[in-house]
Formats: sequence, C-alpha cells, structure tokens
Amino acid sequence: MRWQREDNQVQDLPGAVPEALERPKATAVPEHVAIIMDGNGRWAEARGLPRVAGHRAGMKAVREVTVAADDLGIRVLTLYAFSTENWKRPRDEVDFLMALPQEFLLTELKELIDKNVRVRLIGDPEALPAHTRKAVDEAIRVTSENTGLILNFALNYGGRMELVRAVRALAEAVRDGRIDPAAIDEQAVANALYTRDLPDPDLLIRTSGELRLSNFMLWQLAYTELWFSDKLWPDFRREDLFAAVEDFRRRDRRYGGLR
Ligand code: V0D
Repeated sequence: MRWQREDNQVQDLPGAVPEALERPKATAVPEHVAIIMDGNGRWAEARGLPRVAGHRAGMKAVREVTVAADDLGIRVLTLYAFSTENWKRPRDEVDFLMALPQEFLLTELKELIDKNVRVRLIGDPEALPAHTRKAVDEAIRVTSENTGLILNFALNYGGRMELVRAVRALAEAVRDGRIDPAAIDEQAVANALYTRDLPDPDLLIRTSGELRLSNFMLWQLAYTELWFSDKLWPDFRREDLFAAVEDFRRRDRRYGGLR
C-alpha cells in the first residue's frame, strides 16, 4: 500500500516512517486496481452500431484509464480483456477481439511507452491465435524495461482455470518430492498463480451495472473493495476512475479484524 497526502502528492515509502502516516487524515491510494470492462457491446447496440464498434471504443477507454491510473500513482492496473468463456461468442466477434492487441500496439502503445508503462499478461496465451500472441508478446517485449505502471491484461483468463493450474502444479511438486503437502499454505497457493509477483487488487471496478465477479481473480479478490458503475465501459472516463478511488479512500478496510 502507498499513501497519498491530502495535497495529492504521491510519495514512495522507503524504510523510514513516512510523513503521510503521521498526518491524521492521510489516506491510501490503491496499489492495484482491477477492472471488469463490461458494456462494450451494449454501448454499440444503443447507437445502432455493430457490437465490435463498442470493443474498439472500449480500447480508447483503456488508454485513457491507464493514463489516469498512472497519474494517480497506482502501480498495477489489471484489465479483464477476454475471459475463458468469451470463446462462446460469435466467431466474427471473437476474430475481431483477437485483432485488438495488434491494433492497440499500433495506436495506443506509443503514448504508454512514453509514460513508462509495462504491459503484462495473466491467462493462458497458448489458445490465442498466433497473430494475437505475436502482438501481445511484442507489447510485453517493447515495454519490458519500463519501470512505471504495470498494465496487466487478463487474456483468455478464468479464475477457476487459474486455480486448477495451481492445484495441478502443486500436485506435481508433491509427486516429485519438491514440496511436503503439509507445507502447502496460502503463500504456496498464491505462488502458483499468474499473479505470484503482484499484490492482490485493493479495488475492483465493474462497469455496466452488473453485480457479479464472472470468474475473475477468485483467489486474489478475497479482501478487495468492490465498486460498481452503471456506465458502459466505452463511456468510462478518467473522472470515473478518480471517483472510484476517492470512494475507496473513504472506506475503512479491516481485513476481518476490528483493528
Ligand atoms: C475489448 C474493452 C486492449 C474490453 C477493451 C483480445 C474488450 C478493448 C487489448 C490488449 C480488448 C490486450 C493485450 C495486449 C494489448 C492490448 C485487448 C482484447 C480485447 C482481447 F498486449 N483492449 N483489448 N484485448 N478490448
């Protein structure tokens, strides 16, 4: 967790007791924000456009919200771009979606590189078409030395699938004598997930008025604050992210204890 002073100056915490902690009204900025970007198809249909027009408009919102997250000092932004269930959509729509990483690379990534953003992925890239994987790999590669905001795309991601993979990896480790079953604790499970080196999300945003997790980051969201917006994702602006973070900063997180 990082702390933001009331004057909005974000500062890093070295070892010493930071000034912010001594200020009575200092409040936390979420370190990791995750977003379920829902409502792209509905946005297009409401305008008499094909659903895919909504996906393209949604990509513009990705760029704006990424810049806004960076401006706030958020460290990790995880975006649910394509779920393991999305393969059931019409073939044409899936094909269109699979072309978006390349389009993103060409149209949006330059600005993000200038902003020191690092692209990463959670999910199973194996099942993606070769051209999609190539574009994603390229986005990861050209930003791999960047040290700023981590823009983490969940692509062919499913929370249960992620847990199944983790269980399988741990079972294999037991079988091979690399781990004692009694040594399998929460940390061991967390280490077997895609997010092994990322903090859990502090804040989850879902747009479009739906109040479900839809198989997103099931393990990681255990203590996450949830924030729902009726706005459709292509209409989501930097001010909407600010509003969600403002709200988050007012909440009192107890993690099950009473403090
Ligand atoms: C559609 C709204 C960026 C939600 C945003 C393949 C759904 C636009 C990417 C992207 C999608 C992913 C990886 C990467 C670079 C860009 C993306 C998909 C869908 C599914 F390295 N937007 N975006 N990927 N949408």
